[in-house]
Amino acid sequence: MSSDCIFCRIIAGEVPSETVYRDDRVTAFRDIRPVAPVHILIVPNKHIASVNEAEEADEAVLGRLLLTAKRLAVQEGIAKSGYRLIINTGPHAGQEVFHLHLHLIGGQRMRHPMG
Ligand code: DGP
Repeated sequence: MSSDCIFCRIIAGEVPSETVYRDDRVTAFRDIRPVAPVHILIVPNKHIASVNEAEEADEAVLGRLLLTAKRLAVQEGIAKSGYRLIINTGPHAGQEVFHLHLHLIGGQRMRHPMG
């Protein structure tokens, strides 16, 4: 836990959030600035600043992020209509919060291409 990390504080229950899922490795909560009807952030419970800081030992938690996205897509009713998964990493991607997070976005048709 990093006390100056907003997502660590959400995981610890110190900052309120609309949490939709939690297990021993990951927590998922609704994004405070949703860009679509469904916009959920899935984060490792352990502080990992970004994909750049992920290590071999984090393989299980990285896998859990994707499987949680799949589970939540079903729960939110967007598995069949489709959804987008995004992990912003570093300045060019506009990463704003330096605690690794997977955006699960859906509930509307999205524009292509990305970037
Ligand atoms: P990114 O650009 O990938 O680092 O996206 C960070 C996202 O985090 C952004 O969509 C807004 C969201 N966010 C920032 N602060 C909070 C917060 O305090 N609570 C929640 N629920 N979401 C937050």
